[in-house]
Amino acid sequence: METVYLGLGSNVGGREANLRAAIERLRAPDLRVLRVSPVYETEPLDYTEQPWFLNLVVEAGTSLSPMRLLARIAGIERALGRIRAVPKGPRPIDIDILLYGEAVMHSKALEIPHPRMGERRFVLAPLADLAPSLQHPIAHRTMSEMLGDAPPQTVRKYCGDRLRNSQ
Ligand code: GSY
Repeated sequence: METVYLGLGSNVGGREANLRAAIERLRAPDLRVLRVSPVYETEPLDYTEQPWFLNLVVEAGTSLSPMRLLARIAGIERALGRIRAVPKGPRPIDIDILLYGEAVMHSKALEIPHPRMGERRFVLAPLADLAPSLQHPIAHRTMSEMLGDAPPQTVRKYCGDRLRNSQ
């Protein structure tokens, strides 16, 4: 089993319900959801003319390979209504693989660790809540240190416990 960290975001429709549905669909014998971070309401990055997101991070244990995990995630995104109409645009659910154990992988389809996680407070704030001392396998910085160095972005705690306690 590898420990993986997945970043989830939603900015269309019932955002909290979308996150909850995604967490439920992630649960499987080969993908054990271990912990769910608090939820943050976050200012959109990249494509800024879109609604604010709800973001959280899931810690899971998996026997899936990175590529099989990616395929599993793509199926869940499709099932929950994600269509890639505008690149980086609004979406009911987005699930990113942030970290997969200590793996480093650069393929066209998948990069691990997630290449932009260091610039994203919407990822680092919930990740540092779960695993403040976890080391990034390339930067060799902890999640807390990376959060401290990340560029400005408004992220505020939305609900600490509602989604976590549905475990
Ligand atoms: O890759 C994640 C999708 N995304 C987000 C997001 O989840 N949250 C915020 N705040 N901004 C974002 N921009 C993109 S693209």
